[in-house]
Amino acid sequence: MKIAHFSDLHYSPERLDEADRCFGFAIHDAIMRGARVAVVSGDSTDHRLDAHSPALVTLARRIHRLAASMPVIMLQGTFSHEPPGTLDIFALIGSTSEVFIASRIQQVAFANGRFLASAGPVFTGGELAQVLAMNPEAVFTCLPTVNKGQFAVSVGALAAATDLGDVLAMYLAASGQVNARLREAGIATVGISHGTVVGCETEHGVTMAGLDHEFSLSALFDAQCSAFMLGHVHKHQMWERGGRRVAYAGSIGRFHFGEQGEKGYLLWEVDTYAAWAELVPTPTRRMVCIDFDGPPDMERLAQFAGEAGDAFVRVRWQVDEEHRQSVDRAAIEAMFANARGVKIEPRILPVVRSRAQGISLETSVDAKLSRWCEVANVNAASVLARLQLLETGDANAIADAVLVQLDQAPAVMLSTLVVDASATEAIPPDDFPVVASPAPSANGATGKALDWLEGDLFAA
Ligand SMILES: [Mn+2]
Repeated sequence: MKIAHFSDLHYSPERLDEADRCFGFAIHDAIMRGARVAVVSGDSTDHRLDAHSPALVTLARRIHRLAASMPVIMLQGTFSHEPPGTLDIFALIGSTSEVFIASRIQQVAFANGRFLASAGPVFTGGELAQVLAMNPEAVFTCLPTVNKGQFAVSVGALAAATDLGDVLAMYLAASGQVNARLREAGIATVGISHGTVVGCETEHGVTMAGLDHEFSLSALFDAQCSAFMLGHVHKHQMWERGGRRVAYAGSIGRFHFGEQGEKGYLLWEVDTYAAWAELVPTPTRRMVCIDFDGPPDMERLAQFAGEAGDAFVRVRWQVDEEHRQSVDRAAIEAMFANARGVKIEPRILPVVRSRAQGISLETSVDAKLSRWCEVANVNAASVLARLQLLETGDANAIADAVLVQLDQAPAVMLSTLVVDASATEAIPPDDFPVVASPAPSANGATGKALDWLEGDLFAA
């Protein structure tokens, strides 16, 4: 049985051109190649669309056209792309064939050109007997994007107090028992889901690994479907076990700069025990990324511009703030005037001026302070002596000593206050940038001598 698997169409005003050129091509191709059923595995739209939006109307027209040739299953994708309920309207635009909307966890038999859905998450014994009697061409196990609450409701007791991933795995295993019986009866089994497989690769070549991923590969294979059709990750990839296959179709078009790999739709051949899939490339736009570590090399850019043709081009460079004017942005834009689009992304590196150069390279506080003294032109010995005192002396004792000395020598310079005699001798009092003492005030000597406590010692 041939099944056309489209995914991540992302219809929206911003992406309409790309999405529709590619989806239009894919639909035409699938019809020409005689696909029996079409599957759209989520993210048909990119975000909430108004009813009068040309993007929604164009998508509806495409689905209607598809349903004129074959039955269609549309699966609920990521809620932010496809707010729940978005797909309901597509159930009304079937044509010669039906458009079935899979927005809850369920199994669906395809028999006599019609879809027959399970009441619960899997076919019950009674339902299964009915299904087998109808000798369906295929049975689909649908696992749309789920939120934990909804999932708990739909699978009931299974869900309570269990991790979503575990519950999904339990559901897949439960559906596996039903699928095994269907297979014994010679029926093709297909899984459809929208989510992340642990360890898969994004379209930017990054391996997905973390805690928020929906299912493991072995959990998917536990569903015992000949084919498992996935959406969500935009890069096409496929896994095989004993002839059964799990695959992402990838997005229908190229929506971002830097996406790796080919885009297309999957034309599956599914039978009772195994499945095969061929990626049929879509006519995606060309996107070229040109990155410079430093300022752009205009000669090389000119060369790229000559070869860019009708591609979408992104140019990135980085330049110090001081030299940002040296890059002629307008000239670069002019170079790519013939490209379909050009996106210019300079990165301006801020100039960081250090207030005390070299200070961060020193490892000890003593050395840092010495370095500061050097830079700030301050006699280091007296300051270091104070540092030592702070490190070794008791705070109260230091303070008392200061006050005693202030009383004894009201106008004396700071450097003589608490440093021992030998150190004091070596330091001329005016080496330390003490705030100049004002003329004696009415407060007397003590008040005047305390001025230094209020001033900003480091203002110099
Ligand atoms: Mn998507």
